[in-house]
Amino acid sequence: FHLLQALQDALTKQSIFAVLQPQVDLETKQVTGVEVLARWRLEDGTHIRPDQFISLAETSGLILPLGQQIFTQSCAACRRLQEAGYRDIRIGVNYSVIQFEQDDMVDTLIRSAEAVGIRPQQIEVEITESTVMHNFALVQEKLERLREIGVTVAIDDFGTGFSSLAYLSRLAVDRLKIDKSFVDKVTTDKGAAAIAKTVIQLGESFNLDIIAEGVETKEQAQWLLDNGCSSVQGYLYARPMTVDVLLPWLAQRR
Ligand code: G
Ligand code: G
Ligand code: G
Ligand code: MN
Ligand code: NA
Repeated sequence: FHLLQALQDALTKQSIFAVLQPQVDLETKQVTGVEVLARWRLEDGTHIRPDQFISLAETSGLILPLGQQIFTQSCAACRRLQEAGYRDIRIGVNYSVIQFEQDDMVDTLIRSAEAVGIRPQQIEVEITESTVMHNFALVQEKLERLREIGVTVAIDDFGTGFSSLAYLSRLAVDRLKIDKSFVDKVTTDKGAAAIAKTVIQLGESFNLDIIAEGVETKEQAQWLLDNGCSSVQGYLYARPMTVDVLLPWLAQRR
């Protein structure tokens, strides 16, 4: 079995698919967004984990066609949500540094969204701290363009990288995602709780929204709410699901 060959094949057949994980506001009880996550299932039914195939896609250059396929599916899913009456649910798409390095990244995003009939205001782009630090000037320029057209920008896995806090005030960023590794331990570990509190305070100081990811227990959710973070994502609320599964999930919450 040759993983790179199989990935190439999967892209040709367009068999990598998008699942969507709801993001919930604990105060309003509204679903405010969904994060898009790529899934790859082989013909024999086995799943290849994204950590495996995303890094392979990045080193091989296949992340560009993969990212394009996932983005197109994300827009199509967003369109279906819109048609079902969910007009305010944003779709959050993960972007690799390699995608950010493409000169036409923003134009491609605009064109792909337009082709499916969705507005940039319905899109959130997730980047990691390492993407920001990899090439600050380049990322800064792209983020400013994204903000101009109305795309929301989130920094993913926040707190796990070694980025300088100074950049936060200079970047067109809208929200920070508290990494799951801290959320896991907020009720049991003083260090994790201190980091989560610090991120929430950073949000207040820099006027950024904060979302916690990987929330699995009611205790974690209560801690987050008590400490000023009402936006959450995690298995406690929902697993990532296809849009076909998401639509009835949303309907039964109404
Ligand atoms: O569900 P989870 O195992 O989906 O995802 C694991 C990792 O893979 C996460 O860090 C996530 O950011 C990354 N990932 C999932 N889907 C995508 C995608 O479409 N593009 C990129 N660049 N990363 C993704
Ligand atoms: O892009 P990012 O690294 O943030 O991707 C989020 C990852 O976290 C994905 O792999 C997703 O499937 C996973 N995830 C989301 N919610 C939960 C959760 O509550 N528990 C666990 N174990 N994983 C989660
Ligand atoms: O394997 P995992 O738990 O990450 O699957 C996430 C979601 O993807 C589940 O809702 C599952 O029903 C769905 N799913 C699994 N395989 C396929 C597939 O081949 N095609 C589609 N469209 N959805 C799938
Ligand atoms: Mn993410
Ligand atoms: Na993350």
